[in-house]
Amino acid sequence: MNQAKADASDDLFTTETAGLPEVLGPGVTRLHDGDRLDLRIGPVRKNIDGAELRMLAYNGSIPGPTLQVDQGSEITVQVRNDGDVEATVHWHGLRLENQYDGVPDETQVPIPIGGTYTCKVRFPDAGFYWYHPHIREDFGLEMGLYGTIVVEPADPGYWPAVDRELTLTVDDLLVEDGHIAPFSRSGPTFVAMGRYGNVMLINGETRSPARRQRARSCACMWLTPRTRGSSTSPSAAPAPSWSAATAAGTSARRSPAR
Ligand SMILES: [Cu+2]
Repeated sequence: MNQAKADASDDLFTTETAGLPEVLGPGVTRLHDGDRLDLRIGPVRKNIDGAELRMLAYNGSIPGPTLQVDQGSEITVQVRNDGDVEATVHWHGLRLENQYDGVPDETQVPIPIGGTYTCKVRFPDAGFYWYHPHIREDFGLEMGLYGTIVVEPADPGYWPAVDRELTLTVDDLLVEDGHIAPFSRSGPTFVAMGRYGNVMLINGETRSPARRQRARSCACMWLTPRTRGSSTSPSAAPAPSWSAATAAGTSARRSPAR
């Protein structure tokens, strides 16, 4: 290997899976006012269609745990970063104290690998939110660092009545030669909010949970901004149709399914 190639591979995040725990299925964590959540970022091994992939997870699952909380409540979150890069957790769309919003070098010092950070997260507004890294989002989101927050409204009539609720997170992943296509350590690969993939994930799986469950209401979000039929997408994968979908950078919403 010549020196230029060696330097280029040194700059890539590892795709090694040896010794990693297997990913857990996503679950719901119910939290009440005053509760504490320990949220750990760490590498996991995940098999997708026969490929053993190194990914990153919140508390071992992809997506991370769905946090179900009450409107008006506040929790304490201790984040531990055992991931591959320094981290913050951004609480997307929540009106919380600015110092806890996870903006690196502006409102908090990045959490080093092996470090912890404690923040207070409050939920003044009902609705559907998410949490994710605010350092190397291109890498962290693709690796699996995303989770949903459902803030249950104080007013029980706030949302229309449904038989069952289903939380969906839709992502696309670029898998090449049995690995997630590598990312450079030295700076964002492709664009800050991600890249187009060739594997479509719904709640971390290539098969939709909606096909196994009847749901009259669901909410979901795209983690890579996508325009149907966009010529900028190298992926030929068709975009699934969902009852509600929003681009990254906006809060997801709920709407009745057709
Ligand atoms: Cu965000």
